[in-house]
Amino acid sequence: MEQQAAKKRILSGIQPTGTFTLGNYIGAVRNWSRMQEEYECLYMVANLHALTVRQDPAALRRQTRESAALLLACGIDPAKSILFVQSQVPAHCELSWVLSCCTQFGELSRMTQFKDKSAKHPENVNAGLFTYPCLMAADILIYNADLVPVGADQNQHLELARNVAQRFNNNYSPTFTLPEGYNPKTGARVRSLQEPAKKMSKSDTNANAYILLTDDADTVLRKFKRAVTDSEGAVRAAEDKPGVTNLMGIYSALTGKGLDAIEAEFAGQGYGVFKEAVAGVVIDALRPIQAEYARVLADKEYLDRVLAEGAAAAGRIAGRTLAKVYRKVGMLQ
Ligand code: AQP
Repeated sequence: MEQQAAKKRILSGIQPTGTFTLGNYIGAVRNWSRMQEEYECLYMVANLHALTVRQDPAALRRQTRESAALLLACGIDPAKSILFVQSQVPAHCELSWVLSCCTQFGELSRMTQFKDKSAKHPENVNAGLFTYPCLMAADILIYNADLVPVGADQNQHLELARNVAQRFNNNYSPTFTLPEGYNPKTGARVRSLQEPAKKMSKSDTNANAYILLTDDADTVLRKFKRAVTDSEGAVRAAEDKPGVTNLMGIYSALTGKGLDAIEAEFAGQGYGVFKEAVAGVVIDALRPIQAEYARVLADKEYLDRVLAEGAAAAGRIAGRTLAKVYRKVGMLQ
């Protein structure tokens, strides 16, 4: 797909570190499918980024395909967007090297995610974890993406990508578009059902903390019934009620109802009734996704074809940018 003058280009990615959670869906993937009409979208399964944490190779391969299938099931349409697996477009790594030579050690040292993740995995503080923002900059800049939907935790990396792009443009000549962060209108941060101070995360060791997009109805209901709330017994959003507020956020995201309306709807009713209602709307939202996911996964030929075509389309754009960059920095053609 060539860049259309009227449409801005968006790049976003998701790591195949497990099955997507309800947080990934509400906070990211659901918005991705909505953005397809308005923007020229590239969506990537970020399997190279997943390597910063040690992965089981067979599981990573399986999860990469499953992630792509889930994206299709969530409404990413290969006729409208480019869907691809990061490692299948090798130019990302090549540009990442060039960009890492334009990035200062001090800049990378300031990245809070590096500090957080190295504290979380002290046994594996690898160089990839440190240079991750250079690969992320390459992911974005290689497509000259105008917009990048990012959560608050990625803002610092996006800022770095902009700085590196600007530096390259100044040192050589204008080459890269400076990407802007994009915050979709909806996309609340979904929190852990067990520790609402934390975000819901697919790599949480406690399976009750998250809802997976593949969880069956009984599992969804069970997990919501076990969700941590408080002793007040009133469905009301408040800072000191993070568990209930999180459940209200989920209910709101899936029904479109405001928090006040939800409070009124469940006035005088206990958490039991409310939790069952939240589980109900989640089960309803997941049902069509799960049916489509099963269909796509069963059609290996279709999935492989979509990914091959996606990699080819992404590779054409990426190859042009890389050729330009190599020429500017003095590589032999
Ligand atoms: N709980 C969440 N609420 C809202 N949005 C979320 N995202 C992730 N968790 C939530 C958004 O999903 C997109 C893809 O995320 P990712 O898989 O690349 O990595 P992540 O942000 O680190 O997500 P996880 O689930 O927590 O993965 P692991 O456990 O592997 O670290 C991003 O846009 C993210 O903001």
